[in-house]
Amino acid sequence: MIATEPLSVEGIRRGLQTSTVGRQLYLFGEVQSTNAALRNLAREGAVEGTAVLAESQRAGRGRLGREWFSPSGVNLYASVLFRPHFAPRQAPCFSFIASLAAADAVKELGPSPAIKWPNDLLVDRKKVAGSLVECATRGNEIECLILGIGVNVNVPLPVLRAALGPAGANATSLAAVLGREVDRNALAASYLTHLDAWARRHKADGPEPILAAWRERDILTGRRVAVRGEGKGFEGRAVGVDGDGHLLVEDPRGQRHVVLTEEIRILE
Ligand code: BT5
Repeated sequence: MIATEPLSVEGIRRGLQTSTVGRQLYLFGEVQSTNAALRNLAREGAVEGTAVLAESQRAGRGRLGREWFSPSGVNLYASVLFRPHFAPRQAPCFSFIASLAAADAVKELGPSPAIKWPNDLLVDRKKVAGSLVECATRGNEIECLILGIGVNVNVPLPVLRAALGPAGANATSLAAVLGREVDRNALAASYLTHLDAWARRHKADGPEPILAAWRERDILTGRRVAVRGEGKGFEGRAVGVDGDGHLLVEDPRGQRHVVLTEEIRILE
């Protein structure tokens, strides 16, 4: 694999314009998972805004126990710690914040990304990034919330496709879309800066402006979709997200289903 310009704390800090996110910034060569590394730091009392980045992950995590392919030296793997004061059911909104921040950062490079519920960032209908929100709770309170993002930045497409198998056909990288290598330090700084802004917005005004911005970029609403989860799958039409960020899908009999974690495939 061709390694690109290495990540550096100095390089990231140069572009950082944040009040909270990244006030503590850790950069590792290799970790199991940046989310897991940050969880350990959170247990030791890390402050809100602490960020962990790594050049590679041995066990990058997707949702529902899936893997996130995390080759070394070419992509972005970043996790940020929040200590919000709201109930766990509001946590999905934070994965929207990550998607919006990543979308803003990508947009600065040129392409206009779309978001596919709940956490996929798409360019040209292919996945360039995914986010993972993980919470530790105490009673009905969130003790800490860890927001991870993985972005395919400069990974060569053949490498991505070989690693992902059939799913590789639905994945791409920013370099492949733009036809040039992307500066990962600048991208990391831009992502963290936008994340800070969206998180501040959430703190000040609650979930509504986040959901409104997210809806503008959402590609599922109005589309026919197949829902596949633990139970029996079904087909229907996506009609939007509710106030907690859950997807609403109407089946052919007009019954609305609240979709929490299931897999969604666009049918048309
Ligand atoms: C996600 O899961 O999209 C969340 C990915 C979050 C990764 C970040 S990296 C930093 C932080 N630390 C972690 O350990 N994780 C976070 P999900 O929607 O479940 O998508 C996973 C599925 O996407 C897999 O089953 C594959 O099919 C596909 N996939 C895996 N690696 C990929 C990649 N690099 N690019 C595109 N698709 C990928």
